[in-house]
Amino acid sequence: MKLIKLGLIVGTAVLASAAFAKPVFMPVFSSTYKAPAGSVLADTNCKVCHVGMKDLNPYGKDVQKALKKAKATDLTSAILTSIATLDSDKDGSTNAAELKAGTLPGDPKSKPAKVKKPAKPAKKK
Ligand SMILES: [Ca+2]
Repeated sequence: MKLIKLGLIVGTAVLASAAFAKPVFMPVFSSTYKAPAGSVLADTNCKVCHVGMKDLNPYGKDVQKALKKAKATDLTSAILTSIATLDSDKDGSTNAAELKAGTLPGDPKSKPAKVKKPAKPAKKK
């Protein structure tokens, strides 16, 4: 009986850990997107996709959806780039634009600085 209990505990622990972030995802992310030095993205690591220990932010949820769509368990650059045109956190900037600017694609409070519109040409008289 003790052995069965131990097996249940170990099995539950293994299943629980599978739900957490896979550290192997981070190198794939880093090789796909080079975060600008000193940017918030460069200092973020797991929080690119996660809120707290295991919950996913909107970008993490889109990564998860893309993994399911690709029927994959391991992240690839192709899976990451498949959601580049989405705006996961709905802040008006695509994931690609945010990752290029070094902001967080899963946090609407983090977004690229607005680009100044070019000055309108002077009206001809
Ligand atoms: Ca965004």
